[in-house]
Amino acid sequence: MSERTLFIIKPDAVSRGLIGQIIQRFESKGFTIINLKMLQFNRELATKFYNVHKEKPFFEELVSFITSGPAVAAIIEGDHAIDATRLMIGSTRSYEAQPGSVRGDFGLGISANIIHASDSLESFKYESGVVFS
Ligand code: FUP
Repeated sequence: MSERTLFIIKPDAVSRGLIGQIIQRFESKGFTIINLKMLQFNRELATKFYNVHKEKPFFEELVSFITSGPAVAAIIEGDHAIDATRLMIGSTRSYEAQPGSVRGDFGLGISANIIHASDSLESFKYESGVVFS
């Protein structure tokens, strides 16, 4: 079943020059890129995007990190895009993420964990609306 999802290459990965390598993984996997843009989160956009985490103890750290530099947002399409992409990005804590996953191969951090991807159709709709509107 073809569906769409959103991923965001976070500021740590952008500053380390990993945009191309990360996008290539999704293209090689078979996804079609539907939309792609570089953006700079400000506090307002970050707060909207991470609305679900606003009561969490790590919220300030999360906002401070995502606003620390440019990010790249992509909407991709393909079979089981949401679940397949979550598998490809790996566990939240990069140091625990499976080798072969994006976080497992490129990162060590928790807030600074290279990439974000929508975890459900509902979050895809919300997050893509925030980032691409
Ligand atoms: P994920 O869906 O894997 O990106 O992870 P979560 O939705 O659980 O967390 C959202 C973001 O909050 C992650 F990118 C990392 C960050 N986070 C922290 O900074 N500290 C924590 O203890 C947990 C998550």
